[in-house]
Amino acid sequence: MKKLLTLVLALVLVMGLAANASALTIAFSQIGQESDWRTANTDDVCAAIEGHEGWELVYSDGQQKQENQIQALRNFITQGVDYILFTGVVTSGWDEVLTEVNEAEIPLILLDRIPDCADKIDYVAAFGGDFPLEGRRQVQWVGEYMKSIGRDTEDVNVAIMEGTTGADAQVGRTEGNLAAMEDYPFLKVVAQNTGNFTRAEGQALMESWLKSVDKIDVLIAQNDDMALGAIDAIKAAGKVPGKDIIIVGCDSVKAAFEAIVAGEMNATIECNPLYGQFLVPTIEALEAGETFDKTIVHPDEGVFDMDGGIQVEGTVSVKAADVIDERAY
Ligand code: GYE
Repeated sequence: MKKLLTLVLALVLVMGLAANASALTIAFSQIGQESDWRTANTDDVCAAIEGHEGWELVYSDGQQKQENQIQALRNFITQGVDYILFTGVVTSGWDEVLTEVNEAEIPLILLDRIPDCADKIDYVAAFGGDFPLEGRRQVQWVGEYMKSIGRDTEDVNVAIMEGTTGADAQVGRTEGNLAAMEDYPFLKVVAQNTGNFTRAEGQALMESWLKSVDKIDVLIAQNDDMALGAIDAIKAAGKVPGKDIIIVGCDSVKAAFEAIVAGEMNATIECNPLYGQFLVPTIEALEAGETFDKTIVHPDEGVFDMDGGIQVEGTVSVKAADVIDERAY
């Protein structure tokens, strides 16, 4: 009897080990936790992997530091994970470590912020925002809105609050912001600086602008968190956000919808953080032997504002109040 029990226990142990050994380990090097967008992105990607039978997540938070991410990638190689999901905090400086990932023959999937060495390395799939388009849409929204209220006959002073310097999302949105400005000569850039994609730094930057810049009519914030921080600074200075200063954010997180519905923010350009829906079928397909080319897949994205009906490149804005209840993040 005892012998049988020992045998059964040993069998259970071996089966357990085998099951574990056959689990697919998917490692994710995330950049940090700077914004509501990032939280939604982390939660969605992690839940998609952890919720999949036979898949195991290895997660690393880089805390906004490139050196932490490089270390995490090297640890993933040492551990011999099956897949690496990678979002780089900045665009440059990844050539060496991503080449090491390639040499280790671990399939690499690029997410969100795409490194500038992407054309020199191998990756099996890539999903990211169309940041130049989002940046153009921010300015187009402002330009078209100003036209719609007859404010295109005077100079309109615009402050551009940029994201983390050197991040793909900052580089692309700034490029888009400045390119679209040329179509609206009445828009004048009077301030341009980084708020690092965080609420606290957005608030601090707006505070300092309100003291140093003569007149700001419009704030273009390259994410909603900075816009929300700026709203606090504007209120503290005795001005009315959404009226005295027109505010356009980016991401379309729930808190921005709430600010728009409350009349304190005017518009937000969507950037979709929910990549789990793409990742799961992609990894399943790769496991089944399919391959993809190096195209970077951009999710479809919209624009949300106070009243709807503003035409920007590729879409027309939707009234935030009409869809706020359906927002997933
Ligand atoms: O817009 C911002 C976040 O890379 C698209 O990073 C992402 C950006 C997003 O911190 O809120």
